[in-house]
Amino acid sequence: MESLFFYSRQKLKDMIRIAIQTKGRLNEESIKMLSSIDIDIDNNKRKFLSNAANFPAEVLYLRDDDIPHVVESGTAQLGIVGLNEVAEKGCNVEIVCKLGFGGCRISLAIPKGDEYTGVEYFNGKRIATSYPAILQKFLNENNIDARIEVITGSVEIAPAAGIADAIFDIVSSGGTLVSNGLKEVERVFESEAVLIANKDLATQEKEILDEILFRIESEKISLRKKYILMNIPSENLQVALQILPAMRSPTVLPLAAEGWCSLHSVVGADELWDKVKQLKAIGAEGILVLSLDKIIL
Ligand code: PRT
Ligand code: ZN
Repeated sequence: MESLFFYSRQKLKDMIRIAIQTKGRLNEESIKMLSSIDIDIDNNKRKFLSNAANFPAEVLYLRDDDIPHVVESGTAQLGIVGLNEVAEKGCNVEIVCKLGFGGCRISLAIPKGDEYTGVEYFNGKRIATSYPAILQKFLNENNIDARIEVITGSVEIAPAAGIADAIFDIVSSGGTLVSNGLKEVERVFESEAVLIANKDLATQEKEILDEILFRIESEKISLRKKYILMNIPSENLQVALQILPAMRSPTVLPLAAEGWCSLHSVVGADELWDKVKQLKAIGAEGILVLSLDKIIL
């Protein structure tokens, strides 16, 4: 960690440093997310620090546990990390936006043979976890007096090993709990990967963050939309325009074949099949549906 401080903030005014996980569950998705907004990092030649080829940013690779603090201190201006780590470390950073990957929850789980009567079950129990701060907050809010056993790895084996009566750990599919003879009884904290920012960004750093947010938003919108084009009998054009309201209005191009035109528009991905059905019913032919890379509003 100390070596980080060789990289002074001064050097970075016209560039932003983004801390991401070196390896682990969030690494690949973080690189993919940056690439989706055209910030390309060469993950193969990964070093401690990598420059983006086409954007004023560099990526700092760290363990996820260190990311909230490094962003709070300003050694990196931005970070991509699980919300669970931010909450556990209690760091004073801005949670800029959710990123839609790394979804999981932190739950209380007990041996599957035990009867669960409610949260009072945990009074006097020993609970193993790597998230003592989030757990303690939950216990306090529910007036539960339990003992927290802090374990950094393989929390799920603690009850069988006799180290604890219950666990408080990350759950995704629930498979790990089942294979360790445990059952989930309280979902305490919902998490996903988030973009975090230092609370004291310089003006140029804020401008770069705004550009990143603008691109993330364009990307999010494009994922929810499809580009659709088709040939339509000109006599049914007005009906087709009712079916397909576009961002401003659909594009209509004449076709060489008389009595036909080509109609281009953008529709919500969730309503695509309903629209296709309606358009076919009024004689649309040669319907093409394309994914969109970006939508800039
Ligand atoms: O080395 P480093 O410290 O950087 O990584 P790490 O080992 O601490 O974390 P890592 O890579 O395992 O997870 C990084 C982040 O991914 C977590 O902080 C969460 O925000 C998120 N995440 C999403 C998960 C999971 N899903 C997940 N399933 N983190 C861990 N798990 C583990 C969990 O600990 C348990 O052992 O997967 C198991 C449960 O999974 P299911 O599917 O069997 O329920
Ligand atoms: Zn970690």
